[in-house]
Amino acid sequence: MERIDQIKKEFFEHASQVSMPEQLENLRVRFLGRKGKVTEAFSLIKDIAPEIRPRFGSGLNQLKKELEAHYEELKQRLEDSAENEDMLDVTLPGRKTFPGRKHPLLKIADEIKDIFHSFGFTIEDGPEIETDHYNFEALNIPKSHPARAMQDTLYITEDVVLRTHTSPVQIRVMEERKPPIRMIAPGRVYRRDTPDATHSPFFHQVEGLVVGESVTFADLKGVIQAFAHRMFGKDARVRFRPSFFPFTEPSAEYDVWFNGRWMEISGAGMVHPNVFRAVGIDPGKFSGYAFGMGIDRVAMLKYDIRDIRLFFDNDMRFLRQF
Ligand code: FA5
Repeated sequence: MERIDQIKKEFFEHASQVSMPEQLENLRVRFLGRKGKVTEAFSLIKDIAPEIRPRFGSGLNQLKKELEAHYEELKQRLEDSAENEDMLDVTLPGRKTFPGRKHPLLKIADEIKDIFHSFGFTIEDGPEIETDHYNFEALNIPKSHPARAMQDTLYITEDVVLRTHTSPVQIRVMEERKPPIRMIAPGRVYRRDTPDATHSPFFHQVEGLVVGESVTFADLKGVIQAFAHRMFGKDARVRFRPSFFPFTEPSAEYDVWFNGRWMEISGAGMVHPNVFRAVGIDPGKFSGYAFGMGIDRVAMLKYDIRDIRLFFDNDMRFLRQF
């Protein structure tokens, strides 16, 4: 009977050390296996005095049951903890996700679209990779014209360029649609400009075009004034200066005053008769105005940003402010 107690004590001592499946298997072999201590003890029965044999036998049976039960329990515990390893540890600190947000230029472009949409303008789109014809020729800028040098760009082939302005969308729309036309076309444009505080080699414009019977320069001024008030508030002021574009006559540039400073925003003018002729619109019957506004410049003025390059640096400290 002492032997039984001893086996039991040894078993539980070993069992308390078990933390891996191999250790558990060792435990089983050592105590419950074919040559294990329990089996060994059973073989003692035949040498034991017949009077105490039944007590020893039933003691051994009880021992075997108890050890087997404990073995099963340990096995279950190990299996459970193996499963837990694949599960989420809810005590770890969480991973923070940063919700995305609109780039400030996209926000301004959306505001511009909303404002002109509310004025009854449609919103059009055109390719960023343009033909020489749409970017220059159809806009009354022939090959030898000095205005080409001012808008020097990247040529893909002799006839295919990265567009230097959004004005080619005017031509594409007028080719497809009869007047009255009232549209804007926002998008990205490219020029071989050296970067500085107000110039980037890629930037964004929104083209505007209105064609109808008896459209005047006064209409242009009124719409731009109304736009400036909606975008910057009632204190904003607009000033037009004479300028030159081959595709408008007369031509102008306009600046907006806001937050204590003037900023050149846009070129504009009355659509040149040659442009109308190139798309088959009768300049004797129809007139129109057009403008090409720098979206980046509008954003700089509105948010009081002094360097255009900040928009393209991808610095989260800057971008998170909007
Ligand atoms: C044009 O691009 C004409 N297509 C505008 C136009 C349209 C005139 C329709 C008449 C009728 P300009 O090169 O001036 O014009 O550019 C227009 C505006 O784009 C500028 O006023 C300025 O706001 C912006 N801009 C021009 N170059 C850059 C640049 N490198 N970086 C950022 N903004 C620029």
